Amino acid sequence: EQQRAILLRCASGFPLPPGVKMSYGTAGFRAEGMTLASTVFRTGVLAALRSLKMGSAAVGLMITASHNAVGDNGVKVADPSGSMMTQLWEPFADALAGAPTAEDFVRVVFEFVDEEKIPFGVARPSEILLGRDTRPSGEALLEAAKQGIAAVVGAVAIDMGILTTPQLHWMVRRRNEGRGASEDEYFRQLSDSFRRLMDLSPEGTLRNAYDPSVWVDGANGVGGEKLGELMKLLPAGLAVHVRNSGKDGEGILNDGVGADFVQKEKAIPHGFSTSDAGRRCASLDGDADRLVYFRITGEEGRKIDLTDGDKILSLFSLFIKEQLAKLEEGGEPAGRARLGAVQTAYANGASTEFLRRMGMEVAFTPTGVKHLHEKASEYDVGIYFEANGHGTVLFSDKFLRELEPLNAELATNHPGSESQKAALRLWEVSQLINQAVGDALSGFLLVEAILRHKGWSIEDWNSLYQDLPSRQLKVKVADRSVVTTANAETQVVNPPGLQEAIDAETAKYPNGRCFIRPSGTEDVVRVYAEAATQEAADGLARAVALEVG
Ligand code: 16G
Ligand code: ZN
Repeated sequence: EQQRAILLRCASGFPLPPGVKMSYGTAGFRAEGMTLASTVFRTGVLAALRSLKMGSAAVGLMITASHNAVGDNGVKVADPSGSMMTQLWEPFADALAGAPTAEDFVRVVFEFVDEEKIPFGVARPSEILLGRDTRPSGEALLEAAKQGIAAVVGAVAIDMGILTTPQLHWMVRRRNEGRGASEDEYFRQLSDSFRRLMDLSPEGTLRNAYDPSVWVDGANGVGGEKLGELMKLLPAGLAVHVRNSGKDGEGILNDGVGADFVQKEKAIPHGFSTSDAGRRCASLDGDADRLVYFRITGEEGRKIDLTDGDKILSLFSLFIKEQLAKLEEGGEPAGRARLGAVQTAYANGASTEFLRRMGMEVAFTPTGVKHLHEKASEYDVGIYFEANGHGTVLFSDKFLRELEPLNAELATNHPGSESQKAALRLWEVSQLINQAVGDALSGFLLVEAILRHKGWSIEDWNSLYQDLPSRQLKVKVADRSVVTTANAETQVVNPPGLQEAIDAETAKYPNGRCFIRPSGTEDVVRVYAEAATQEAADGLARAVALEVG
């Protein structure tokens, strides 16, 4: 009863603005920053309840709108494992955020608490780790989150400061493993495992086209600044030049910069020019959970060669498969690990073909990190990436246990056999790459380590396969929820007849492939088309967009 009174009093201080309809969506709540205070307060309550439900394990609450405009903001919850909050709670999140009055809100809370048997008043405090990106509205929203958490008896907020989204997820995971979860430890773990991977590069590689200099577009967000800190710990042998780091005067967050811009527009971000032609460049998004590479070509009429999430997936798959093969040659059981790649329908068809030709198992899920992550965790080694650059590599506990004895043996038996070195490399990859969620900083270091290992230039990497020409369009509709899909978003279920129309258009184009889906973050329906030529891909996308709108 006391809890009810506290919640009601606190919630009254954060009324829902009229006309606002929030949905937890693909990656949490997102809206114009100033309209979000009520939603963030309520998400604070949600996070506290989630922790109570999970035996007071630490959970995370991140305030960010990723690659969206600087005026936008958003909020999402990380589960104790460090991954996205379970989808089972999303309807509750929507109900909380949508409750018109403080009284309604408190009623929704208590109904759910009863239903889920959430224990109030347990002895152990529930910890909610808070993070935010560099958006100006972040500070006030963080305060709203703290008040939401404070309104739940037994919950405490721990402010971890300005962070990348993956840093916060990493911290939540580590905290629940009972290990150090500070930012220093994050940087140390990444830089140490990277250094050891570099030390494990073969002495004389067949090729030696790797250039240690790389230029990074930080999207004028939190990633550039964090990369700057990480660089202080990196060994010589990698020269990172950060641009769009978000310092005063460098430009606006996500405005003509960042991974989303580079990948969608296939254009040169601000801060870069044709005088950078030929250089290996990388781009992070606003909260540093996406990474793409690009090379400015300097060729007439062509701006950049994009090296997207699909190519990162292909590079990681190739390297890990090679190391597993060495283990297998050495007769190690770990070499027979089940390795899988996970993609979405946005993956370029040429990447899927490349992976399958390499002998990889490839699975498809709907868009959104939570879907890919869940699928990838079914493998001994599961690699997932969205074309937009979000992804990581997940290692099962069973697989890591199989590697451990090999590592111990190597330590006492330097320099070790090829299979022992392969085991050590895979171990270091598992330490470097974020196990909670896709992380542009750790992904960046893994790409660099592999390119160096192989002695490859960005062109070598890019020529693993040639992308099929593709086109993305968005169609504004009155209500995007009338479109529903199945089979990892490749088939339209509703409205009836639409899939037949898409099939009929697609059949007109050689190598044509096309799908539509309602966006989870914007009020639009997205169209993706692929075909043998750019003109054909454009034509197919346009024709299908007309069917939709
Ligand atoms: C969010 C998702 C991303 C997805 C994108 C699709 C997370 C952390 N992020 O950014 O995975 O690709 O939404 O946006 O899940 P859309 O639904 O508007 O196309
Ligand atoms: Zn992001």
